[in-house]
Amino acid sequence: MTTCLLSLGSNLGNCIDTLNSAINDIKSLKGVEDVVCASMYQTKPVGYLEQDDFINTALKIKTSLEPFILLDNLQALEQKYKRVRLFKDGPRTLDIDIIAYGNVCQEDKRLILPHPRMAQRAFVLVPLNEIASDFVFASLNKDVATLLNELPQSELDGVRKLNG
Ligand code: PH2
Ligand code: MG
Ligand code: MG
Repeated sequence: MTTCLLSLGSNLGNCIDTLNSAINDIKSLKGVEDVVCASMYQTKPVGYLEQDDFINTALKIKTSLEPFILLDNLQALEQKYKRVRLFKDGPRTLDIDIIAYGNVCQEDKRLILPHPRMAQRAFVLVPLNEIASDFVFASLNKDVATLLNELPQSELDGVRKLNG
């Protein structure tokens, strides 16, 4: 079993319901165990700004699925919740990104590990820090808490924890 970090986001429709439902789907995937969930956060859009705030959360899982098989499963889930045509970095019903898969480093077109932009993204690191602060990204020789500490305050300002 390999420890794997996932980032989940939604900014279309009932985001919290979608994320909770997707988390249950992930828990019931064959080959996925020990799912630990972070809180939900309301986050300002990063990149394409003309869209609604996102709800983001993060998961730590243990999996026996190989990286591409895990990706296939997660992308199938994204399709299950997709209700409108999406466009690049525009609104999305459900986005699930693999942030890290153990200490695997790869640059495949379909799946770069660890995620190439996670170290700049408060909406990824803040939820992850709740559940995996000491997870070390081997390629950077830094853990989640350290990367979060290195983010400028302006990035953190866009991320607000939801109650409950
Ligand atoms: N996802 C993106 C682009 N921008 N911004 C926030 N706050 N949260 C996201 O999940 C997000 C984003 C593309 O995957
Ligand atoms: Mg994404
Ligand atoms: Mg994605």
